[in-house]
Amino acid sequence: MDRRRRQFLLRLAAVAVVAAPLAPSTAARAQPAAARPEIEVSAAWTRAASQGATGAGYMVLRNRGTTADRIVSASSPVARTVELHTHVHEGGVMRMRPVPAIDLPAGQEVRLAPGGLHLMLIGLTRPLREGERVPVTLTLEHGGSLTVELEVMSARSRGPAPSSAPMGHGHGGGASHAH
Ligand SMILES: [Cu+2]
Repeated sequence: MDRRRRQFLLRLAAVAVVAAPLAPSTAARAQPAAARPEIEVSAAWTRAASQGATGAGYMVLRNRGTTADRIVSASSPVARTVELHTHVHEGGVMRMRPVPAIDLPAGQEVRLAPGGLHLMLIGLTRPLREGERVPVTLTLEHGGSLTVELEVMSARSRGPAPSSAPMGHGHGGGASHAH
C-alpha cells in the first residue's frame, strides 16, 4: 500500500504541459496567446497489459480556465490507435461506445474512470509493465495539446486509492472488464 500511495503522490506531482498555439507571425506586440483553459490532470493511470492487447487510460481532468474546451483526439507511442470511449447502459448491459470528443467544461472536473469515459489504447505496441509510465497526448479543440503520463498499475487495479476516504464500494472479483 505504501508503494501505491507513493506512486499516486508522484503522479500528482507530474506536470502536464499545455502547448500554446503558435502566435501569428505578424503579432509584434507581446500579447498573451488567446485565452484558453488551463487543464490540470491528476491520477492518470492504466493497467499492465501485454503487447497486442487493448488497454484503457483513465485520469481526472480539471479545466481551471474560463472557457470550455474538448479533447478531440488522442494518441500514444505505445498504442496503434487511441480512441475516446464511454460506457452506456443498453438493456441492462454495459457497452463501450466511441465518442467524438470529451467535453471539459470551464471550472469543472471530468473523470475518466472504469465504467465511464476512458481512452481506449488499441493495439499495444509493447507490453505495459506495472510501475512504469507511458505517455498519451490529448489534442484539444482549441489548438493545444496535452501530454499526460499514465502510471501503469496492476492488471486488476481499479485505480489509485483516493487520497482520503477508502473506496466505499467493492465490485467483487471479475466484474471489471479488463480491456
Ligand atoms: Cu473502450
